[in-house]
Amino acid sequence: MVKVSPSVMCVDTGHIEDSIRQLETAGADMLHLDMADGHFVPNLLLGPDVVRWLRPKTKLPLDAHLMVKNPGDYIDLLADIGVDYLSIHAEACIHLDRLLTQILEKGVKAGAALNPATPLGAIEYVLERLDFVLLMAVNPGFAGGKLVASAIRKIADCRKMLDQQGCSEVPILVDGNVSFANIPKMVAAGADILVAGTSSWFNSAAPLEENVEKTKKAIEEGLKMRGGIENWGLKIGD
Ligand code: S6P
Ligand code: MG
Repeated sequence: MVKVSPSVMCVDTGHIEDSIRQLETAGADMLHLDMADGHFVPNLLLGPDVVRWLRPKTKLPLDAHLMVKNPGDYIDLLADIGVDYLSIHAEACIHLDRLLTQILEKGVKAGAALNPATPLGAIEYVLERLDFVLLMAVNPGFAGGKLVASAIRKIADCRKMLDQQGCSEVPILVDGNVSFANIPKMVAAGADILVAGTSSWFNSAAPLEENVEKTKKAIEEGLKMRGGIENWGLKIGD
């Protein structure tokens, strides 16, 4: 089963509560919360007060993606607010193992997030600490980014690494330009959770219901293509 985590930074900010109800009705599996401090990425996004406001308004799991320079400063705060999934960027952590352990000790699902250019080796020795991996398929900080050329290859390589290391159950969350055209390849390569943004659920060309249906079809297409990805002959630029 492939899950969908719609991105709250893409909702109509004037009507957040109504938008959340619509996402629940549409079948969201969780809510993706992008939090940025203007240092790790050149943008300011959702702060802890918004998450605190949102927590009692939905039963959906909250999937917080920390794009900040000092993620360790916010782990306890966000865990106490009640997020369910918390991903921190490996690039921002001097002591990644320590911070992942801190997340786990707070009873929150721990994820390591990787920018497109960061090698998978950055998480090779923290696999024991991971409940999920977040792979950025665009350079982070903004909605509406374009898929980086190596993104599909990286998902496939990550799935292979997890399977080979006995971590088949660790899901890969893919974030950025998860479009109707890209979803089949992402899912076929091994994506388990998809962040839905302006490329799919919030595509302004059609209403939410239609976008949700198109997303489901694209996921089914990807699931049919799963397995045998090694025979795709993925190379640079695919
Ligand atoms: C921003 C953030 C993402 C965006 C998502 C939006 O970097 O981490 O979660 O919300 O990329 O989706 P889209 O379809 O506009 O790229
Ligand atoms: Mg994100």
